[in-house]
Parts: sequence; structure tokens; C-alpha cells
Amino acid sequence: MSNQGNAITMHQLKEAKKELTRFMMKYKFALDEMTTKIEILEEEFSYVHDYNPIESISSRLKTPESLLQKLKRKQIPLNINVIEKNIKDIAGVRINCSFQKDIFAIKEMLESHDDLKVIDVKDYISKPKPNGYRSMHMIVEVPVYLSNCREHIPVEIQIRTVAMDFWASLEHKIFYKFEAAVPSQMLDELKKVADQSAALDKQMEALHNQSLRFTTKSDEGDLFKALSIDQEQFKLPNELLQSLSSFQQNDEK
Ligand code: 0O2
Repeated sequence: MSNQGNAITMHQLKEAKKELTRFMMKYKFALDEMTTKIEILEEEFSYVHDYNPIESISSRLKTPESLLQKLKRKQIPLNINVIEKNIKDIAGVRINCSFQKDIFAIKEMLESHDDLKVIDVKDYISKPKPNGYRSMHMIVEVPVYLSNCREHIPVEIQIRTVAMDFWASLEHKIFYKFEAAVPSQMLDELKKVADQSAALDKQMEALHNQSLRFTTKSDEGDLFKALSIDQEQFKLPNELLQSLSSFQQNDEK
């Protein structure tokens, strides 16, 4: 490649690629931090509570093509500092839950972490989008420790039920297929299905709440026999449990 006039040299291209890689790496580290945090919440929840509210966790880094499209759409100049200030969803985590109440519980848990800074919340559950889209969106800044500094990197967290996720992925596929020009009859149907799906979510949550009020004989029998951590069963001496209970009773007085 020539170095004359405005032509970009191979060296400049290599440097630009290096800068972009360094930039994207920070988001990957933030994603790793965030995913670990959520996996710990998930694990702790399943030990301490009766059920695990997290069905699945997935994460993604925005692809350079998708980032470029977004920059063009929003008319943001192709400059790393400007991108950093304006685009907050380069790192994204999606949490799928069983029930709507879990979404709010997870949101509150994340808000209570002092090392995270919540910079934006969009609650499309209390106020769904006109097309029927439902989900909780949070942008949180995660501290990332690099060799010579600490940076606060934004991560977009989308929290939704499995049903909301099913709807969103169908709607996304339809939108992609029709290149955004979806026939109005299909848009109406999508909205109807979103509302029906939300009603079903509510009914299933109510059923689940009813079932939590019942404890079966076998639940009670198994409860105090062993402590299970990381798929390992630790036999639970009755004496230890009894003494801990009496300590707790004294503390409560
Ligand atoms: P992708 O492929 O997920 O990266 P923003 O453009 O982010 O600054 P916006 O659009 O107000 O501002 O953000 P919002 O409302 O928080 O939505 C961001 C993301 O939520 C989208 O990301 C989608 O993933 C999802 N989303 C929002 N609305 C809809 C919807 O109506 N249908 C579906 N299926 N998903 C939606 P991106 O950047 O569009 O794409």
C-alpha cells in the first residue's frame, strides 16, 4: 500500500486494529466480571432458597458490524472516545427467569452491589413497548482492573421471563425477515400474542406461588438429613443443627 496522499498505510491499519482490540477487550473483561457475579447469585439462590429463579444466562459482545450499523444509525462519529461515551451496549448479558417477580428480585440484588453503578434502567415490564415488547433493561458500570489502571465499563443487562424471551426472538426474526417492513396484520398479531403470553406468565406465577405454600412429607423428611454444596452431600449431624438453632433462638431474644 502506498504512503502517499491520503492513503492509509499498513502500519496505520495495524495500529487501528490493535486499538480496536484493546477497546473491545475491556468490554469482554466487564462481561466476564458480570457473568461471574450473576452465576454466584444463581448458585447462592439455589442453595439458600427453595428454587432457582434464573433459567439461563447468556452474554455477547456487539460485533464490529453491528456496532458500525448503530453508529451510522445514530450518526455518531467513528471515534473511540465518542463511541465509549455514547454506546452503552457493547457488552450485553441476558438473564432469563421463570417468573416476573424474579426479574424484580434480580434487579434489586444487582442494585445492592456497591461495586456496580446503575446508570440507567428501562422497565419495559411495568410499561411494555407499544409493539408488546417486555423486558427489564439495566445499564451498569462494572469496575475492570487492568495492569495499570481501573476503568468503569458499561454492561447492558436484559432480564426477562422465558416467555418474554421467546416472543422477543420471534419478533426479531420476523423483523429481520421482512427487513423491518412487517405487514400490519402480523404486527397486530404479535402484539396480541405478547399480551396473551404476559397473561400466561401471570397465571403460571400464581400457580407457582400456590405450590410454595405446600410442603410435602418427603420435603420435610429430606430437609435436615444433609447439606448439599456443589453436588456434594455433607451429612448433617442432628446435634450441630440443634445447637445452631438454639444459638439463633438466643440471638433473636
Ligand atoms: P442487539 O442485536 O440486541 O444488540 P439504544 O439504541 O440501545 O441506545 P434503545 O433502542 O432505546 O437505545 O435501547 P433499548 O430500548 O434499551 O433497547 C436495546 C435492546 O433491547 C435492543 O438492542 C434489543 O436487543 C432489545 N429490544 C428493544 N426493543 C425491542 C423490540 O421491540 N423487540 C426486540 N425483539 N428486541 C428489542 P439492539 O441494539 O437493537 O440490538
